[in-house]
Amino acid sequence: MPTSINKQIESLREQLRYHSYRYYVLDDPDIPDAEYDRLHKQLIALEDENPELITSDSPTQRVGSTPLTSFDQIQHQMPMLSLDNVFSDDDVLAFNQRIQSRLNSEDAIEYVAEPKLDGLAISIRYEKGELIYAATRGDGSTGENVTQNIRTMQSVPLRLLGGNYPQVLEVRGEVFMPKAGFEKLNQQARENEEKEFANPRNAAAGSLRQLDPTVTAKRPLNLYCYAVGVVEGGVMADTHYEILQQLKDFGLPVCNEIKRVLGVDACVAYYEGILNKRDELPYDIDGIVYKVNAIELQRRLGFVARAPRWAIAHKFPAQEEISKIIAVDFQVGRTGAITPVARLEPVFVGGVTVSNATLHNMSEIRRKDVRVGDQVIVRRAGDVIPEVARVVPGSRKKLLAEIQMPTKCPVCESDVEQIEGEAIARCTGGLFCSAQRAEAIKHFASRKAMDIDGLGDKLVEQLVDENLIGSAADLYQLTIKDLSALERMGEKSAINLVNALAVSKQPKLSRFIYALGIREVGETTARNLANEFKTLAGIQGASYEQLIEVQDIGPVVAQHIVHFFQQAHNLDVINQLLDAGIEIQNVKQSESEVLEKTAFSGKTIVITGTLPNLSRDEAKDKLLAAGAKVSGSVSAKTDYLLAGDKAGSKLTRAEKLGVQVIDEAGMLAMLDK
Ligand code: D41
Repeated sequence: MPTSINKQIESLREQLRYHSYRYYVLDDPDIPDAEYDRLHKQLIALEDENPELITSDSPTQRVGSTPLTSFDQIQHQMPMLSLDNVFSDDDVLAFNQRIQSRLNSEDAIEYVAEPKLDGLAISIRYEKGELIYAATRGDGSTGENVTQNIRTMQSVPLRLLGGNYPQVLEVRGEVFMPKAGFEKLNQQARENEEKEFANPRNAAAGSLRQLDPTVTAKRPLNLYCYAVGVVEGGVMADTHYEILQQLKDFGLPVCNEIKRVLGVDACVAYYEGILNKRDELPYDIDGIVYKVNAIELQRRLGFVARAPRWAIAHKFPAQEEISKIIAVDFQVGRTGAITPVARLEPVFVGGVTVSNATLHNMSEIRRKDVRVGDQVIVRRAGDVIPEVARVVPGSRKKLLAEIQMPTKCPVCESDVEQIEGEAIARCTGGLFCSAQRAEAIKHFASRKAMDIDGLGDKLVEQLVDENLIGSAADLYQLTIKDLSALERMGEKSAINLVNALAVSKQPKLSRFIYALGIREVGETTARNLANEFKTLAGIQGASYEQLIEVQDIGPVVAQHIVHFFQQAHNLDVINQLLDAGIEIQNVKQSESEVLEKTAFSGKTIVITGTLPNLSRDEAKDKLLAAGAKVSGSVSAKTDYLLAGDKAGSKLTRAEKLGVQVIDEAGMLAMLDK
C-alpha cells in the first residue's frame, strides 16, 4: 500500500515537472493552467496525508517558511566571468578581427548571438539532478547564497529532467522580471501607497535580495540560462549552441531568440533585428552578446583578466540617462490641453540628443516630486516621446520650489481650467487662443483631414502669427497676393497653394468631420459617424442617445461631439467654410450598404512591412472604406495580416497564431470581388 501511494506521488511529481517544462522551456503548454493546479493540489493532499514521503525536490516544496537574518557567502568553484562591452559596429568588427588573427583564420567564425537580458547573473548547482544551491555572481569569485529565493521561481527546476545530465552541473543564467510582471507589481505598490521600483532590473534585484522567501515567491521572476560552470561526471556538447539545447532538454529555460550566426556581418544584422523589436519583447534587454560557438575555439582563445576573449556584449543605446531640469514650460495643444515640458541640459539617450521631455501633467509631477534644478532620469524608449521618468534619488542638495500650473494660459491668458478627477488642465480660450488656433488649422490641413498640399505646419504658424488667418475658414480667403508677400514664399508656391486649397474644397464627409478636430474623434470615429448619419446636418443634429448607438462611440466621445456642436464659435467656422465654397461629399444612402458586403467588412486587419505600390496609409484607407477594422498588433482576434517586404515579428506572430497572411495583390483582388 505505501509503495502504491509512493508511486502515485512520484507520478504526480513527474507530470508536474513535465508540464512546467512545456510551459517554461518550450513555451508550449499542453494542458490548461487549471489542470496543472488540480494536479498540484492532488499532490499536496497526498503529501499532507503522508508527510514522511515529502522530498525537497517535490514541486510542492518551493517556498520555505523560515526567513533568513542574512545571506551566507558562497565561493564559486569556477569563477563567474564578466563580459566586455562595446557600443559600435566598428568595435564588433574589431572584436572579430582579433579573434580571426588569434586563430589564424580567414574563414567566417560561427557565433551564437543572444539577447543580453537586463537582470542579475546567478549560478545554480545541481548534483545528481537535484538543485543544491544557487548563488549570485557577487564579485565573480564569491556570491550570496540565494537558494531559498531561487527555489520559489516556477521556471527553475528543482530536479533536472531525463537522465543524461552530468553528476555535477552548474548552470549560469540571468534572473529577470518580465515587463508585464513589473507593471503589475508597481500597480500594486501604487494601490498600497508603497514605493515603486524604478525598473524591472531593480525589481528583480530587490526580489532576489528578500530574506523572506514567501515575499520572493510572490514576485514574477524568470530565468534564462546562458552558460555552464562546473561540469563533472558527464559530458556536455562541443558547441555553445548545442550546450544550450542540452540545458533545455534537462528542463532549464533558455531564451528562444538565441541564434547561430555565421560571420561578423550576420552578428550586426542580428543586432539590428533585435533592436527593432526590442519594445515588443516581453522582457528588458540592454544589448546583444556574441559568443564563439565552438568550445575548442573558446579554449584556444582563453581569457584576459576576468573576461573571455571569445565573447563580447554589444550594448544598445541607453534608454535612460541622467540630466538636469533647467526650466519647466507649459505647452498648449490643439485641444487646449496644457502639458508641462521640462527643458533639460542636452543628453544623448535612446540614440538621439534630448533637450525637452514631457512631464505629462501635474499629478505626475507631484507623484514623482520633480522640481526645477533636480537631477532626473530622462527616458526615451523606442518611438515614444522622451519623458522625465523620475528624480535621481538623493540628488537634491537644496530646497527647490514646487512646480505650479499657471492659472492663465501661457499663450492667450485665458483662464486655465482643471476638471475634477481629470489629470489634464486646459486653456478655456478655444479658438480665441492662437496656440489652439494654429494647431486646429494644422490638423484641418493635414493629409488625413482636408489634405491641403503645400500647407505645412511652419506655414500655418506663419499665417497665424501674421494674423492672416484666424480660423480654418480664413484659409479659403487667402489670395496669391497675400501669400507671395510672406517671407520665404515665392509666387509659384503661392499659386500652388491657392490651387491646392481649391482642390480641397470637395472633401468626403468623414474627412471633413475628422478635420474639425472634435476631441477624441479620430479617422475611424469620423468614418463611422459619416456612415451612420450620411450628412453633416445629420451628425450635427444627432442627440447624445443617438450618438452612443454608433459603433466605437462611448459616452465620453458622444459628449465631446454634442459639446462641439453647441459652441457658437464652432458653428461660425463651419458656416464660414460652407460660405467659402466647401462642398461636402455626403455618404449616399446606399453607400454603407455596399460597404457591408466586401470581403473585409467587420474583419480585423493588421498591416506590416513595405507594400510594393501602396503606402501603408493608402492601404489602410482602402481597407477602412471596405468596412475593415485596422489594428496595430496581431492577436488571436486578427483576421488577416497584410504583409509587405521586411514584415518582421508581426509576420512571425501571425504565422504562429495561424492568422491568414495576404499581400497587396491579394488584398486588391479581394477588394475587386
Ligand atoms: O543575457 C545576459 N545578461 C548574459 C550575460 C548572456 N546572455 N550571456 C552571458 N555570458 C557570459 C559568459 C560569456 C561569461 C559566460 C552573460 C554573462 N557572461 C555575464 N553576466 C553578467 C556578467 C557576465
